[in-house]
Amino acid sequence: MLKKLLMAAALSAIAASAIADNAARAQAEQTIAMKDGSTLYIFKGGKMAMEDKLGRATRMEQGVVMETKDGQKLIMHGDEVGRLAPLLKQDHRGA
Ligand SMILES: [Cu+2]
Repeated sequence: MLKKLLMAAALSAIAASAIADNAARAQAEQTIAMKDGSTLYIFKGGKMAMEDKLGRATRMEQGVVMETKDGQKLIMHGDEVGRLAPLLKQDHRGA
């Protein structure tokens, strides 16, 4: 019985974190998983921002070649860290 309750708690925690990710993802046209565990956000107009694997908005030089999780190469365009940071802060509030 206790095991079942713990399981339910774990599942609802997962669901909550999926929902909590929405503010940043809703603002982006597209998000792409990167090979190093970070996430690339592409905003309308093609400007990009990076979220590191710990969920923090991170700086990245424009023009740097990055590799996606599935092995594609992308070139960093823009560095919208100031745009992504408050969205991520909103998403991770209380976490
Ligand atoms: Cu990048």
